[in-house]
Amino acid sequence: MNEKLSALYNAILEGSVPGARDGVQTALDAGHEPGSILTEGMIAAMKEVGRLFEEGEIFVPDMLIAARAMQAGLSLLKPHLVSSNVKSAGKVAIGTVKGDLHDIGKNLVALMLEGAGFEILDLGVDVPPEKFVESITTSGANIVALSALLTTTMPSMKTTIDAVQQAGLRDKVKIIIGGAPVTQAYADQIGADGFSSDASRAVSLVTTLLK
Ligand code: B1M
Repeated sequence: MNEKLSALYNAILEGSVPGARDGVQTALDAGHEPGSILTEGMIAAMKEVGRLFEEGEIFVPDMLIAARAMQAGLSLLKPHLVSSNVKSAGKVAIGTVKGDLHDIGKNLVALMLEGAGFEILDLGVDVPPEKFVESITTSGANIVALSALLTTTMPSMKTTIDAVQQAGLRDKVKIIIGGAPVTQAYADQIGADGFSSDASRAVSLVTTLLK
């Protein structure tokens, strides 16, 4: 890995907020593309955090500290990822499903969609099905985007889709799902309209679904 990006990678791994900010700024100053700073420097570091946690080498507080550094770096990178002056292309209600507190991936998807001109209603984390349903009636969202990072919370995606169906709103919205453990097969199984493995693919998915 490039030296500038590896400093950023290490800062996130160590959970250093100033290090992550400096790392992003240094990489930008060195002319790195925002997309590669995100993927190679930052997302790669979070993947390693996950691996170390799985191996029992680090624990939940360490993951939390790394996530804080990641968020700090992201806030600095955000203006460079989002292009301005794009007209509204639709409204997306996005949230992490009930029982799940992971929000970095969900925030990235929201950020990329915003950059592509979509209006975003961010419902946050641990969002119950009723709140997604309410967002359709009150905000007029035409896309509902569900994120889950835990295998144990994936069933909340199905519960949410069922709740939208029961509220008689299923034909008013397209529902997309994503998150590390989620697959296209799971999307097909629970009746979602689409699945995306990452934030930039989520933009093309939503664009296609709204055509
Ligand atoms: Co958690 N955690 N965590 N964690 N955590 C994972 C997910 C885990 C894989 C780690 C591991 O064991 N290797 C594991 C899940 C195992 C499983 O379910 N099979 C795990 C666990 C077990 C847990 C706890 C249960 C730990 C415990 O308490 N014992 C606990 C659960 C809490 C809860 O949610 N109820 C927990 C807690 C936490 C923290 C709070 C400490 C922290 C989250 C902080 C935060 O989000 N603000 C945390 C973290 C940081 C992680 C890892 C290390 C990193 C997640 C991350 O931010 N990745 C994670 C390991 C891993 O993923 N490898 C792990 C970076 C992010 C950019 O990627 O979120 O995948 P990701 O998003 C991507 C794509 O997935 C996609 O686009 C994004 C960008 O490309 N995407 C979508 C995401 N949502 C999408 C929606 C879309 C489309 C695409 O459309 C709607």
